[in-house]
Amino acid sequence: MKKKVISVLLCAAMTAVLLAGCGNASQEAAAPAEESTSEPEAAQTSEEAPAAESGSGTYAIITKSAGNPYNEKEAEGFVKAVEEMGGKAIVQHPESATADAQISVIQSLISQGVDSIAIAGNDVNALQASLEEAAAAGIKVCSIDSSVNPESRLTHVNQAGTTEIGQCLMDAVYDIAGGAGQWAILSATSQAANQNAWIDAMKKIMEEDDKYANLELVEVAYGDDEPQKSTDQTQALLANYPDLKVICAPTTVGIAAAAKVLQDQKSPVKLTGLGLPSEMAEYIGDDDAHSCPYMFLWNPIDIGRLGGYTSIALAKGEIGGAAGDTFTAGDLGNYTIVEAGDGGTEVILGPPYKFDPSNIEEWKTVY
Ligand code: RAM
Repeated sequence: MKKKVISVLLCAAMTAVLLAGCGNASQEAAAPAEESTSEPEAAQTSEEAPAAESGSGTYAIITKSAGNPYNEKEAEGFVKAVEEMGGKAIVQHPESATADAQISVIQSLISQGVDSIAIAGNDVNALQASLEEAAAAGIKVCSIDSSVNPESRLTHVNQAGTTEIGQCLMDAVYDIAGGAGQWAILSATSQAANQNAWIDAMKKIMEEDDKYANLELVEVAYGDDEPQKSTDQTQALLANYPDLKVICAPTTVGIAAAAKVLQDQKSPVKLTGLGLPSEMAEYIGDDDAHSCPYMFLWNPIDIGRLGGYTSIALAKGEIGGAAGDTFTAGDLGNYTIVEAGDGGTEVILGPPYKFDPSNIEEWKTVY
């Protein structure tokens, strides 16, 4: 009897593992628990929350930059988790996606004496001095979405495994290019830690497996997560590489800009990458009329929520950020901190999801 139970459990676990990876999004797995109405703006402070048993305190999130809908969704999730726990959330969207812009925000949060800072790093190393100053002032620091170096953080809240994202993207490029030909990357800023980690993962996968030998990465272009610059960079790629087959944009801002350029120009060049279903729905399709056959992402609200729960657990001393630490992230469930590839630790939200013509209509209204 016992054996039977164990084998049923094992079977369920294996099915879960098989379903993970570049799986199609399912409402059950990826939908936010409920729609949040809170719309974070630059430097928004949430309403005074009732004193809470577990989460009272002030918890800050610093995103990469203002004006990026992905960052707003992430902040929305953060605020939701913090308020649910009875805390006060501070949202800071820096003016530009630079380390300097984030440093001045960190300094102001240190003077406000917040309990924690969750930061989407615009640079891996450049924030270290400021974040160490925050830590010395008793502020619990974690990174979220885009990691800072292990010395600058207690842990990193990662949307999905870095290699896993690289593999999904590399396989998509291979598939869409038909296994051979020129492809280019349209990234965010040249310093962005998350994009650089995904690009490195893609390059490594390509170099280590002969399967990808006939693919030629011609350029990594940077649109700085600005729509106009991303548009200009896409046009430059088209002009400079007449034989280009695929553009991979591992940034929601870049992919949306590139999708519009390619579709408006009826270009034969195809697109994949990481995009918001709400921004990409009109470009997703299997036919010549659409520029993007399919793309990937995770739930940006949930990564924010996980950042909120992680910040509170750190501030309350429930976890220290070491591998093996466990905590409950509201109805997202239980999470365990693990070793990260950069020598620090991280907590991973879950696998990335694939968005294609079969599910994009369902998801475009969610995020
Ligand atoms: C952009 C940002 C963000 C990244 C997504 C995929 O919105 O660069 O950091 O995670 O794209």
